[in-house]
Amino acid sequence: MLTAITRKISPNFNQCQLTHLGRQTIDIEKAIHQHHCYENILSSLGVEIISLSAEEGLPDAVFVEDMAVVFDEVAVITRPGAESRRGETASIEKEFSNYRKTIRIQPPATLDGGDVLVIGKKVCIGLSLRSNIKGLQQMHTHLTQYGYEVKGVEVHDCLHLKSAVTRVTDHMLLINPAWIDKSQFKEFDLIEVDPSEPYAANGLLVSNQLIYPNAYPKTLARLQQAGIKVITLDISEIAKAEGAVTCCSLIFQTKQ
Ligand code: CIR
Repeated sequence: MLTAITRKISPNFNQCQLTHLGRQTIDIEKAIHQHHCYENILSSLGVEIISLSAEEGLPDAVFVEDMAVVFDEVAVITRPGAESRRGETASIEKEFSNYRKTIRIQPPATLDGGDVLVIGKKVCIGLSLRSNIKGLQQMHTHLTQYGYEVKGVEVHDCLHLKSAVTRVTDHMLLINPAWIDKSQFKEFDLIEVDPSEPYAANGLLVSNQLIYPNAYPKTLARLQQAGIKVITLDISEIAKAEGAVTCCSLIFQTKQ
């Protein structure tokens, strides 16, 4: 079965890191409600939720995706690029030690889970402001023994690789070609975001259903036209913290 680790929104969410967006006040109550709806959608898809409590001193801790990358064989605990987020890994590592062998990314490497796109045995690592070459090299060292092919991908003008490209079916990627060179993904079918919706490339595929923000109607129409089953939700407050749908959970396979 599938299990997801999530974490409740910090009361200090308004002090989140921001890189490409200007600060807008986040309505905490509304953000908590949106996050709850997100967890409910995952539950409705049969995912068991391990919901960690909020971390008052860690404003960005709801974005658990950045803290680990989980494979069947191992959970890699990251070393986030933003120093303010490094305290978030300890509780995630503790949780994963119940399910997997864990390995840590070591300094001077940095890696955010949002920069790691896994497509079968292919692992793409975004070289962004948050994840560096050393992070890529350590992922390569840890994963080739399990038969994964690890490759670095340049991204620009966005926070993470998965801001620019995510998987929407087993063989199809949703991509913003303004932020990433699409020729790096030649072997996949690609759907491009509508150019007026640059933030629209982040969707979360769970059991053949795509969890997707309702803020991008033009790209949504493209997805539906391609026959993709989409469940939409409002994450407007979470988006003010530069968060999207993949970043609010760590989903992995557990035995029944
Ligand atoms: C940050 O800047 O780290 C947070 N405010 C947003 C992190 C979003 N994470 C993700 O897309 N994987």
